[in-house]
Amino acid sequence: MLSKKMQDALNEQVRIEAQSSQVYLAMASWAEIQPGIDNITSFFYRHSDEERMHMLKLIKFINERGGFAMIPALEQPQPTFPSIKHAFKELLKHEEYVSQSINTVVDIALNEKDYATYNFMQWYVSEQIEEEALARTMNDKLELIGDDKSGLYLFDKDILMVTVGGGSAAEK
Ligand code: OFO
Repeated sequence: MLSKKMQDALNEQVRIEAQSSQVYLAMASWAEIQPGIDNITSFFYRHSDEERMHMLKLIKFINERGGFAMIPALEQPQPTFPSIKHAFKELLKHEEYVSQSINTVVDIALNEKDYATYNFMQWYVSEQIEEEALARTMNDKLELIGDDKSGLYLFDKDILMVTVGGGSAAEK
């Protein structure tokens, strides 16, 4: 059984994953109307789907452990970006914020000796290591490219190979 504090922290994480999904969905929609970046667009759509899976995985866990997962209200995400580079900078910033909130949940689980939640959250801890590393690599590449249009063309080709989160969270 989850404590009230643990349940609240997990529900806050549900909100953050849902908000992340919205943030990347907004990036996807914005990218979709920019010319010539179809693969970047589908990367954002995939990322948004992935975050929704992270949210669902948490909802199921909370309810299975005798708690109640609250479906939260969400904020309007940033709808447009000055450039692709800006969008990816925001993505990295957002992932760093998600990692911090995951650490908070893990801290509470440890303090409460809730090892089931602690164990469950390890999946998120490793997922965040991957996602942050990926976001950093992309930012580095975009930095190198600068304003070079052919570089952006190659970046868009490259991103096709990128797997966000390595598959569906439901399978893990
Ligand atoms: Fe990328 O955030 Fe979920 O965990």
